Parts: sequence; C-alpha cells; structure tokens
Amino acid sequence: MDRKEKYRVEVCFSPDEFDRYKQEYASVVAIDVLRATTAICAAFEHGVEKIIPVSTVEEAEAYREKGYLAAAERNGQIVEGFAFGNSPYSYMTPEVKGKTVVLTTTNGTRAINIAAKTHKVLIGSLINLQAVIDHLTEQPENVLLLASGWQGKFNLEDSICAGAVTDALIKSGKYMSDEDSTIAAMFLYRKARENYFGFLKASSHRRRLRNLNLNEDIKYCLTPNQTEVLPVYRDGALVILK
Ligand code: 3SL
Repeated sequence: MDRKEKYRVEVCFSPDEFDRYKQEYASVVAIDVLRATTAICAAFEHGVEKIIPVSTVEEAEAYREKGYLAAAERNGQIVEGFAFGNSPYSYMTPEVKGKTVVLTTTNGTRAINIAAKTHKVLIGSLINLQAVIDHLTEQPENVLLLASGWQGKFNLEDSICAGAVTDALIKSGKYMSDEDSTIAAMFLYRKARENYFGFLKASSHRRRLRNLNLNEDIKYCLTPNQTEVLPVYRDGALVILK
C-alpha cells in the first residue's frame, strides 16, 4: 500500500494539546490506563449497561441527587459522599449489573469529554488493547490516540498504551504516522512491553497509587487483554460498541 493511501494514526500526549491535533481524525481513542478507562472497560465487562462521564464533581452530585448511581474520584481517592470512585474492582459487583453509572475522575473523564465535543470517541486501555487494535484494523480510519496524562502533563502509562496500539496498526500495513509524539510512544512501548509493571516502577502515578495502597488496582490495570469490550461514546454516554 502506498503511503498516501494509508490511514493516519497519531498520539497526543495530553488533553491540553488536543486542539493542536484534532482537525484530521475520524475518531479519538481516549486512554487513561491508571485507572479511568481501565475501570470503564472493567465495568462493561462486568455488566454495567451505560456510563455517563462527567467532568466535574458538581455534575456527578447533580446526577446523584436525581437518583443515579454516581462515582467520583479526585487525586486517586473516592470523593466524600460517593460510594465508589474508579477502582476497577468497584465495578465487579452485582449492584452495578445492568445499571447506568455516572462517573467523574481527575483526568480520564475530562479527556473523554474534551474529545467527544468534536469526535467519535472510543475507550482504550491495556485491558482491552487487542479489541482496540482489532477494531481499528478491521475498520481503518484516521485515528488519534489521546493520552489523558495527569493534570495536563505527560504520563508514561497512557503513552505506552498509545504506543502499543500505534505499533500494531503500523505493522498492519494500513496505517502511517508523521508525528514525533507517535514515534516516541512506540519507542516507550517497545522498551516497556516485556514488563509494564517493572518499567513503570518509578512513574509518578504508580507511586501516587502505591502510596494509597492501590497496588492490586495497578496490577489489574497493567495486565493486557482481559476483556474484548470496546466502549464508545454515543449521545452523551458510553456504551459497548456492537
Ligand atoms: O485521572 C484519572 O482519571 C484517574 O484515573 C486517576 S486515579 O487513578 O484514580 O488516581
């Protein structure tokens, strides 16, 4: 396939840079490995029907007051007054099966909502890595992988996951890339792929979560291909793409 005929895949390292990238893509894959997009995929895997991602705690409170099941996380911790945050394990209980959950998190739901204003949004994580790759290989389109980062800054885990998707799409022969961010993400992925847990040992978010005794969450989030679900944003909520 000639380079000019190929689809484009690129990586944006932070929602704060999204405006510089956004024009050319048919869809955006929002990624927040630790832990929002992992928790979202785990929730669908365990029977949640729909997730409404909101950017602020106030919005989540407003939904909760209307009787919705609402979850809120800030700085790695459950926000006071909410029954749960974004630990993937919170979504593995019968109480959430078949339900709509409203979710706000520090970075992940913000990235989703920024991208959803202008684009079709898919949800990516390491736990549904192959599902993302398979979908984009079978139905190729110009795609941007948006790392949620941490408060507007670069982070390693989302960049590695974006690099894993990019690496596979380029190997499929259907995709090309032009941006240095994409090359950097692929380099990081190739360095990390034998042992994500070890590679990320010193990373800021792993340290943050470890200090909150969330090591089990980290292990779950860094274990690839535990589910085939592929959530997509449709009419204000996330649902499983059929
Ligand atoms: O930033 C986010 O959206 C969260 O996933 C952060 S944390 O993993 O809960 O700390």
